[in-house]
Amino acid sequence: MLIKLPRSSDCKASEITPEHLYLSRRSLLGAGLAGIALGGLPRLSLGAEMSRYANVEAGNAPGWFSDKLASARWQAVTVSGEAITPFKDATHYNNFYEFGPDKGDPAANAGSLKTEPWSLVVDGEVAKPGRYALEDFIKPYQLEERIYRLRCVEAWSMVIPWLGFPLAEVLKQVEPTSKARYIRFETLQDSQHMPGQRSGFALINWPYVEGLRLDEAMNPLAILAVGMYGRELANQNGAPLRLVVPWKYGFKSIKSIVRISLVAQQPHTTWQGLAPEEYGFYANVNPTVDHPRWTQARERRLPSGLFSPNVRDTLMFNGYADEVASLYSGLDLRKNY
Ligand SMILES: Nc1nc2c(c(=O)[nH]1)N[C@H]1C(S)=C(S)[C@@H](COP(=O)(O)O)O[C@H]1N2
Ligand SMILES: [Mo]
Repeated sequence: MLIKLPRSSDCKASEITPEHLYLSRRSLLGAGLAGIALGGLPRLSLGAEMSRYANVEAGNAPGWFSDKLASARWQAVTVSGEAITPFKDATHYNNFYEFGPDKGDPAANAGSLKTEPWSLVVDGEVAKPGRYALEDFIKPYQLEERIYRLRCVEAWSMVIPWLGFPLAEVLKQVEPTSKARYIRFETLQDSQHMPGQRSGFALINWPYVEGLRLDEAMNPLAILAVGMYGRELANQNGAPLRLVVPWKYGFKSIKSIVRISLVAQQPHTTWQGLAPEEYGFYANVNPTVDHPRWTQARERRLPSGLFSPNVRDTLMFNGYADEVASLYSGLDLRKNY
């Protein structure tokens, strides 16, 4: 596949043109590309735009994704001085217990997940509840590339370029009522296509559930992602829609979401249910609060091997303290782990 890594010398249009002009120009370009695609050229004509990273396996993007990609804002947030994890590692070392407990299981088994059509329910304490086809739900939002660290509670980490949009924009659309204090997310339950829900890791009370405080959900770093590495999400990474909250342990970033509810009470989350002493509701990355069974002071940055373990210090809030620390002022992070 064609490779185009972004270079710092690549002057981004966004840096030299006022935002509204840049956006409208990009959407014009996008319309042009869509026109060409409709004119009978295969979807491959978008290939140049989709292959910004090395060795990215071509996906099978739904039409709505290709249309959105044409107007994406690239590198809206980046991590400086840290290499992006190879696509192969990000898609073959996964936690997605619906497809089995081992790191290779999601890549091996998630092909059975049917992501199209996909419907999503928004309900609870909102002025505008609804059930949406995914392509309709996505319509109001512009895709942004967010290159984020992902720190698993198991003390490994990656750097992944996501494509998504701020959760805050969704909240603006659905209008939480004054009673809404938390947001609750639910993953698909489908034991026919999710073998992990039939057997094996049966301790989990499916579906997988996660949640955030409303002010956390409003933080501009919290996104809903539909893509990665310039293409749509791989099934094993939570296609077609997942949460990404980069300052929290990876288990908060729930995959393959079918329901978003605004609620008054703190939701009961999957990992709290399994082991409340080990996994809290907040799950903020914190090198000074260890997991009961291992240290959280350091992490293995993937790819990591026996002879090059690639160990680094874990950063407070995973390196996003400037953006999120104020959310927790006055909160005892040792108790609220
Ligand atoms: N539905 C669901 N979401 C999930 C999980 C899961 O098992 N099921 N695992 C979580 C954990 S522990 C991590 S570390 C991240 C991993 O995301 P990645 O595989 O895209 O790197 O997904 C999170 N989201
Ligand atoms: Mo994790």
